[in-house]
Amino acid sequence: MTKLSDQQIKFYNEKGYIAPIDVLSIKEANEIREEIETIEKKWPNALEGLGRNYVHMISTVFNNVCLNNKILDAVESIIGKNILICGTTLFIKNANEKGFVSFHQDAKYIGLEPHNWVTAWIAVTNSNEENGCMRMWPGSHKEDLKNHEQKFDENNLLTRGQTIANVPIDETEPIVLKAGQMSLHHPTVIHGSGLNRSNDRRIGFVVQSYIGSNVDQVLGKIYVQKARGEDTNKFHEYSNVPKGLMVKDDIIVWNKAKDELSKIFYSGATKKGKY
Ligand SMILES: O=C(O)CCC(=O)C(=O)O
Repeated sequence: MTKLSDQQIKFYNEKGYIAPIDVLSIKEANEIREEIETIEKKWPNALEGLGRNYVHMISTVFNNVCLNNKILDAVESIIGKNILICGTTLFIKNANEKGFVSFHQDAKYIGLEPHNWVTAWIAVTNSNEENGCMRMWPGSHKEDLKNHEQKFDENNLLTRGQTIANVPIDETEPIVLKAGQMSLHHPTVIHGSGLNRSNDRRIGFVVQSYIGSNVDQVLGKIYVQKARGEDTNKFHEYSNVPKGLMVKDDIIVWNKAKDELSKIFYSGATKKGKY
């Protein structure tokens, strides 16, 4: 077992995140990148917009990462032994593009209640200050949900460009990860990320999120997969384990799941963004 140590759990409880945690080898991280780049080549646009979500449903490579025991051991230390995978997202910042993530709290628009869930951000490439790694505002998870302005900026990688104003950058901490490491963050910690100023892509494969079996989706319908333990509440529909890469039957479920997810993302919004 590679559970978090008492010290790591204490850090998470105090700061709202913990990193870095070694979970994949460089070879495994590179396999994820190759899978992404294979999809981009063979099925251009498939991973764009809403397509960056639920990718574990159409690829055994992504699905196996979600079931990685080192990741699950760490996640179990935070949310307990009954763990479901309720979503995945690729956060890709290409070199020479202007992508950024405004400061926000994940719990604001996601509809997962109670907050017995945690997000695993798995570095497929190195992620550092030069290429726009995440920045966390330590301790901010202890406060209530903040007002978010919905800005819908073109280069914001968030659905609505949801933005918390006046976050003091010098109080935020960069989450520097090597390819194969991950961070875990709390549903209400305030975080964001800046531009990629490097010559290569910055890629995060994000399990968004691992939820305890006691967590419901109060805004709509999600498709889950069991990661560990028992589904004690059976709140959600299940997706199949993918049969390969972009297999027809899996794509049908993927499309259905993405449509439902979009309804959740834009619940109550006046318009839709590109994700
Ligand atoms: O990839 C990023 O820079 C931000 C991702 C994020 O906001 C999240 O995983 O909750």
